Amino acid sequence: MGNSSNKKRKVAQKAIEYVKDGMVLGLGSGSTMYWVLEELGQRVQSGLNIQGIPSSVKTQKLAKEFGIPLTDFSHVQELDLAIDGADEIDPEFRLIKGGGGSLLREKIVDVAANKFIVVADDTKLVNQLGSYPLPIEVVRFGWETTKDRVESLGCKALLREENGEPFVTNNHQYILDCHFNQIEKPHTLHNQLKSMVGVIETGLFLDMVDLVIVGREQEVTVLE
Ligand code: ABF
Repeated sequence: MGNSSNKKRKVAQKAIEYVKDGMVLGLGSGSTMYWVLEELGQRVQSGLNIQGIPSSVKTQKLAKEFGIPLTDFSHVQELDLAIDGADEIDPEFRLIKGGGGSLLREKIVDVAANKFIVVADDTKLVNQLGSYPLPIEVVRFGWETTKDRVESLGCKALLREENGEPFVTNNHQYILDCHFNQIEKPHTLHNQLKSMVGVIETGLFLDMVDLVIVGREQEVTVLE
């Protein structure tokens, strides 16, 4: 196993300590979450009784493969715990998410949880958000005009592509990756973006995180 996968597995094992019998879990997306799902699957095979709501089609598939029972928001309104990855984490636990393109479902799931744990390796810790391009989900129709409005805030916004075609989210919409370089005021930026017609959701996850579990070279640390 590579060094990076090893870190992620250790983080996943730590995160699982917060999962208790009977919980309904929000299941995030991404490569660290892969290991969380794998660990959870093993615990389920050993008798742990949980249910999960996946935050992406990919996570849904993986959860099924690992034998994790799934539910949805027509059956549960509130989640006990959500576990999810991140692309950047600042000292105030503000996040950039959406590198995998699932930010909208992730936010719906993460915000519905009583407790939200972020799992990441130490490369995700930053002093200021913005080096990682901020993903925002936008409506396909007229995305070109939405992009112009978004760029008026001082970034270069690139339509995400996959195999030479526009990347399409699980919600059948597009992603703009917004290169701000430095985000001085995340709340202000989030509110400005959300007030623009055509913008569905931003990858800024603010005032949501309870705990960050960080994988380092030698150890796993829990930041509260
Ligand atoms: C998801 O996975 C995304 O919001 C984020 O882009 C990505 C980061 O996770 P990882 O580095 O674990 O693949 O949670």
